[in-house]
Amino acid sequence: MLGDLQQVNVGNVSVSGATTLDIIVTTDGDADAANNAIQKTINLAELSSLDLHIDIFTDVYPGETSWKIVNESGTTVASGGPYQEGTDDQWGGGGPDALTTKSHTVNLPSATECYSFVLEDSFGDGLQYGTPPSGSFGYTISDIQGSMLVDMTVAGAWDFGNSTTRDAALRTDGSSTTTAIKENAIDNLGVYPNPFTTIATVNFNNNTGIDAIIEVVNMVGQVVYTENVGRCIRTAKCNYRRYFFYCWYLHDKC
Ligand SMILES: [Ca+2]
Repeated sequence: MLGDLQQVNVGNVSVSGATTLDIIVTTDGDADAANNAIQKTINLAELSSLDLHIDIFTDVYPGETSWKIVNESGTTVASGGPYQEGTDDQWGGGGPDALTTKSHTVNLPSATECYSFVLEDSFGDGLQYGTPPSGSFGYTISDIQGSMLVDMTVAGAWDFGNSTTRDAALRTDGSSTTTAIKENAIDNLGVYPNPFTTIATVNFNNNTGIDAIIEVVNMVGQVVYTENVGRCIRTAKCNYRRYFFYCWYLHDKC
């Protein structure tokens, strides 16, 4: 009968990539067989490493903006904002977080999981005021190697109301635990003198956007010196005495 609805459990369908599903309904006494089939393409969410880099592009009212990453069970695993309000007007306009890029590093749980990204606005008018430096409001999600996973930026006003959700924004497979620094993210690495007897100086540029750590390991594998050299310092020097035989390791902290 026209208008009847019935929910049908078709079980689980395994997909390993973009998959087209054909759904066909057959009934006794069907008067029109032409409308019995629909087709739907299912895409896999982007596979991500566990470490993410998130950029939020704010408007004039950053105190209204917040975000969260939600797993399949609806549990929030990471969140950010609201950002600092300004004093330009009675609604908290302006201030240091207005019309800028707020960057975050997120470490997801080590699990096979699918995540959605929720962007929220407490005033209910989205992101639409002022002119952002990049020309767009919204957000991007990249993995720590710099590969773009999600680009949800909108040129000009983006009035999404109270919230906008990107379902299945990304997934993890439980093994993508790499925190490797992307190629050439640290460059101009130099140690001098080499070998040294009393003091060595390490120079490098940290382009990773995340904290880096220097470790000095002696010939029996003991870490004899550790220094967090941060993410903002582009050139750092590290001095260490006494160890003639050594190895230097430079890796990210997150
Ligand atoms: Ca707003």
